[in-house]
Amino acid sequence: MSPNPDTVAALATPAGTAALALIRVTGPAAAAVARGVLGREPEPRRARHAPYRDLAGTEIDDVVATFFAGPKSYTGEDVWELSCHGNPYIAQRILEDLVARGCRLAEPGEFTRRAFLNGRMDLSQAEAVMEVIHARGERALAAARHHLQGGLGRRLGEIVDRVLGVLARLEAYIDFPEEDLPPEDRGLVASELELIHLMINRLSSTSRYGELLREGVRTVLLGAPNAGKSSLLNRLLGEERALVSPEPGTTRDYLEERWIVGPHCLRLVDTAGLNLAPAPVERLGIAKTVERALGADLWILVLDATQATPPELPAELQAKGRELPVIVVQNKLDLASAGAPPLPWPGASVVRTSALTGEGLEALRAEIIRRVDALGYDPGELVAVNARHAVALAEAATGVTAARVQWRDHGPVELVASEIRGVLDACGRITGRIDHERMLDALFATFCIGK
Ligand SMILES: Nc1nc2c(ncn2[C@@H]2O[C@H](COP(=O)(O)OP(=O)(O)OP(=O)(O)O)[C@@H](O)[C@H]2O)c(=O)[nH]1
Ligand SMILES: [Mg+2]
Repeated sequence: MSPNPDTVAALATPAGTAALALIRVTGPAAAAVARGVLGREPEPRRARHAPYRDLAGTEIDDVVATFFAGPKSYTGEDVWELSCHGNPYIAQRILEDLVARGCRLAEPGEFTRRAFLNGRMDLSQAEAVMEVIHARGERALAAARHHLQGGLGRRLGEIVDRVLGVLARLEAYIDFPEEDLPPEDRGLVASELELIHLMINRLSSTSRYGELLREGVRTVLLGAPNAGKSSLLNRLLGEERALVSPEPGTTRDYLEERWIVGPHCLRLVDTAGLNLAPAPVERLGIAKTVERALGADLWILVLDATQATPPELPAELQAKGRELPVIVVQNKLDLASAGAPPLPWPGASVVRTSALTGEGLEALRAEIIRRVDALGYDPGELVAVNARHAVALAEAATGVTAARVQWRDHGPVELVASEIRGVLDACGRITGRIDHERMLDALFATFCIGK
């Protein structure tokens, strides 16, 4: 943080009409501003109900205000929070008055940025604030909360501690003639590097699951025209979201809705039916269906159980269907005679439903949860890294590989040590901290090895 940061103010709740609105002030002048408005010294961590009087002495609203003295506040600075009635005009008047009292309007993310710069949280925790705000579904929220509590930082800390241990050893070896290195020490460094490699890989392998948590699981309803895709979508969402009609080709363009099912958040996509001999206008819709299906995480292939032969998929989808989890739904169970058509999909799970009566819908829901779980959920792993973390971890892994090769080939110790420093830098970028203090401690503790 710069030595004299300014004092900023912002509306922390959405602009618009609501029961309450929350306005926050942070910075060195927060206490003075609070004193000016309330006419008395603000008492830390005690909510005060008081009229808000602007500089001209006009009462704008009744507010409940709480003062948090730095550094034990969200930003690490003095913070003043006030809730007023959730009227955009009132909020605007208060903000204007705060500006008149010397505050600046905060930039997006500025409160959390200050919290990071003042050491209240590391970078992965600052990112987690947004994750918590956007988490949809139990799993996404659990991971986001774990990140907010520093879960990723702790996992990285374990890796960084080991890397520092290796570095400390290497620093001690630098002055050693190569041939004097005891073989057990060579082996120890090699096995430590291997372990570090495993730890990094384990962490970066969570990135796919992280993407599913953050983006939602892209689930596409596919099938021939009239199979009942839109009817199923409506049933699953519990609302008449998509048009349904006995005409084949009702759905022309795809339609996407967020859907929370069990602990998961899905992006459920209804598509235009795959007609292999389409009319020109249908062709456009089918091209979009194919595009959505190629980008999906899960397919729900809807078949009309009254049809003797299931439809064929367009050629461009056939290979993708073998890679992805597929749930085959045999719909119109209420009309189908006992024998269902043979399935084109050997590895797929099969659920029989009637979108008309609702039969089989619970089983379909359960199967969706089970298949999404299988996409990467690991009950023992609460960390799920994001794309930025994954890039840094890939760089760290490359550095460890280079160090391992150098060490195996009896390369110069300085070179191995320099690769290892690169690994530390890459890890440090994730939390935004490279802890030199800890590095010095580790180095000092082992400085005397062999001397
Ligand atoms: N009896 C019965 N009729 C159903 C069932 N599911 C859908 N239908 C009917 O089948 C027709 C087509 O349903 P839609 O949901 O529009 O089918 P779709 O797959 O979205 O069709 P397109 O959008 O044209 O590709 C409608 O008349 C539905 O009422 C079912 O389980 N049983
Ligand atoms: Mg439809």
